[in-house]
Amino acid sequence: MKITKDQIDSLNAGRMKRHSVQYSYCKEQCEAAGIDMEWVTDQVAAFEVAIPSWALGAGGTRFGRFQYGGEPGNLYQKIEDIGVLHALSGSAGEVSLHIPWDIPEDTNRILRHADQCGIGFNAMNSNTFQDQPGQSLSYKYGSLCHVDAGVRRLAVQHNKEVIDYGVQLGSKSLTVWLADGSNFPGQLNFRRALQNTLQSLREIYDHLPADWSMFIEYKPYEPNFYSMVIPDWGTSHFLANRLGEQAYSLVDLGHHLPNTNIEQIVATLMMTGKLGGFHFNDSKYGDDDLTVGSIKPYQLFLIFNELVYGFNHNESNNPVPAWMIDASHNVKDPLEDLLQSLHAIETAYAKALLVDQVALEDAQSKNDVVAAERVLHEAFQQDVRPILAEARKRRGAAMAPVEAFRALDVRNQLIRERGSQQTATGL
Ligand code: PSV
Ligand code: MN
Repeated sequence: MKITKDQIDSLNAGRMKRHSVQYSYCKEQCEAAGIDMEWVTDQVAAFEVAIPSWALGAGGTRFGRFQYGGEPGNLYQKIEDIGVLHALSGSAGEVSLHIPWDIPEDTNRILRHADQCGIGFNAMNSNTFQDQPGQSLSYKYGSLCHVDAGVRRLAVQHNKEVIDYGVQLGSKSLTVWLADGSNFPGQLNFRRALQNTLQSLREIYDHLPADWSMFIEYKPYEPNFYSMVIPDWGTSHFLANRLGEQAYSLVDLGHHLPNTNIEQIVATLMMTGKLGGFHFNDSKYGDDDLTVGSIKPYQLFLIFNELVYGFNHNESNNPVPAWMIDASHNVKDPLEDLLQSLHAIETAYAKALLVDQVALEDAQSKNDVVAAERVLHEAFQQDVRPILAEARKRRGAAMAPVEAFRALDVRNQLIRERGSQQTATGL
């Protein structure tokens, strides 16, 4: 399915009168506070977030999975779905591929198809957390950390192959998430496991083309519940530092213990030039993979406040992180859920751009705690919906993406095209 420019334009036309009034009012308010609204709108319009190839179908828990009609049955259809998201939002122009869930068998054909859908290729993701049919050795007791050099070799080789696929597609980065760890005390020698992991990562790193980056995810628990080999940002940072300039840490919002101060982690990683990737989602209890901003929108704003500060004070040349949504959709339509996530990300970003950095700095230098907090509240409480709608209009997308998705009856059309029985590969 393809959404046309005419469809978008006619939906937008119906919103223009009200939007002009709302945008002018917002602009007036911001400009009275010394903020250049046009600049903010342009920054939001330029912001894009990749969509993972595994998040386009119904997600499941370990207790079950409830199918959604019209799920994409192959990589071509997944790319089409991302094309729909991009046409509606203007901010989802790249796919992040997962191997082996989505092997691009005919890379030339995939490239042509992606190009027709207006989609490029973001970070490649490897998978050494599941055994594949016919696999000679098992990852049951780990992969890059494994006590058996043969298993480590297999996992290293897989990562190299993922890089090779990515090179053919024009991707520029590899994300490594390891499920390696232990379930019981005594099961694993912590030091040897970390040393093995570093050595294996080094072999993968040496296979990276010069213009590629490696992103190392961390996660405190699950699937192992006693120890994870890369449990936290410190371990990820240590590995990235040991590997070299092309290696970075990746922050996945769901990969923290409750109440962790993620914005502080973001600040530290950026300050050291090692924040390479970012996975957005939200959670109440653990790695819940909920819609971005659905539970802790203020935390998301504080994280963006650190990101914006990092962009403006970039002494260590931190690259623009590879942004991606890493969520799962158990009860919502996956495409609507992803549109909601994009909206939440843009909301937090726009609000962070409104923070009066000079006033904040001034309050901090005087230890005026109340004034500093008020600066943040001032930005957080601003209604930025007109800015988002204007940014979408400027990039030729729907000003109200979820409403447009429903008005165009996208899901039913996908069901008519694909039927109700297909199951998308993924989490
Ligand atoms: C598992 O928690 C996870 O969500 C990681 O964050 C990866 O990015 C993703 O799965 C797929 O490999
Ligand atoms: Mn992730």
